Amino acid sequence: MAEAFEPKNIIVTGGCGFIGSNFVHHVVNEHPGVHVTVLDKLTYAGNPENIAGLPEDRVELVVGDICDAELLDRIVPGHDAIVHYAAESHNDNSIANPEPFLRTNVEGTYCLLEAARKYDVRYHHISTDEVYGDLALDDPARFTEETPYHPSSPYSSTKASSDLLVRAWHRTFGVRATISNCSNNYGPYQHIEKFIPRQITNILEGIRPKLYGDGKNVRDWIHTDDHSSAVWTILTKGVIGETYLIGADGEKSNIDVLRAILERMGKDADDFDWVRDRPGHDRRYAIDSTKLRRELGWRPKHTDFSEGLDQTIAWYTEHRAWWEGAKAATEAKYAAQGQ
Ligand code: NAD
Ligand code: TDX
Repeated sequence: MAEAFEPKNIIVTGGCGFIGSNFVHHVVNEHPGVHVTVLDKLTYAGNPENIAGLPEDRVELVVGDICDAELLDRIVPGHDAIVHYAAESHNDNSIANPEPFLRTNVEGTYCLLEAARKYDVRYHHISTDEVYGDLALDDPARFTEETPYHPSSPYSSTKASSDLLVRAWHRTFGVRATISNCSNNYGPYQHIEKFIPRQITNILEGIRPKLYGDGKNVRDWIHTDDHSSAVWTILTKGVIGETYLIGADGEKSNIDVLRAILERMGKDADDFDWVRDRPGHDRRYAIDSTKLRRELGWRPKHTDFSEGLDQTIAWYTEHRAWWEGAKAATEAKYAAQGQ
């Protein structure tokens, strides 16, 4: 384990999105003495409500684009770390229009790496298990840090590209960087375009849930609180130049997840529609997080998926105002794609 790094003043990009805002809450609650500057463009996926109410002396929101090098010149000096969450994050959107993914995920990461190099700031890069492509349903293997990159979608190929930039900037320019690749997150504040919140809010609105393809695709679910604790662990204890996989042994097929939601929300197991499959749809993701657990001592706390799902259903039920405004447009977009 490396000597512990004790950041005092960090930039969190994408801190008004689903996972980034969870990390901001985590830092404010668990690490007194750390100030967070959130840099977020507030795209359709960013909502300042996600960090509303946090103490003003702990969290500052700067609304801006990670591709704006002049803005980075103004805000990066004086910070001791950048934790980079900002991204275009939805696979289906990347199939409909890849352009913003190239710009934010690749060019945006380049701009942040250049700023980290210029001002000698520690950099942690948030990535995804999707960079490794997919596994067959009957393959006993899981992804490890040694698995070759093999991305399938415009989204995952831009995330893979950004990871490669980080590795090059570390090796060539000595940027003090680490990378984490995490599996599918669930929990409150996730945009309703994503699988679990889409189905919960469909049921709440009287719309039938929609399942792609044959429903047998497997995702490896982790509660977003556990992702946040893992990122803090890597930021403070990780070895510079290393990659860590984050996962909580949560493999489940989409049809099993959907049926669990239907059951919990008082619906029949067949109260859903089969819809057109996603082009290039990855079959299965599975993370082996042994390195993170063994070398840095991290453990997930939310190991009961049913309990996490109950809490997530309760959150969307109690926070209609947070998602209602985006529902009609999100469903209209899917309907136009036959989904
Ligand atoms: P999200 O779409 O909910 O949030 C993205 C945030 O980034 C939003 O607040 C948005 O306004 C901001 N943003 C987008 N473009 C920007 C730009 N050019 N400049 C500044 N801010 C910008 O995403 P999420 O699901 O919270 O994912 C966060 C990160 O975690 C991403 O890097 C994603 O690849 C990664 N990740 C996500 C998952 C998952 O299951 N959702 C799993 C593994 C890794
Ligand atoms: O309505 C749906 N019906 C359906 O069957 C939707 C929205 C999805 N699905 C399927 C597709 C996937 O197999 O559910 C699974 C999960 O879909 P998403 O929520 O779109 O997630 P995924 O494509 O797996 O990617 C997510 O995890 C990895 C995040 O969106 C990425 O940002 C992260 O990198």
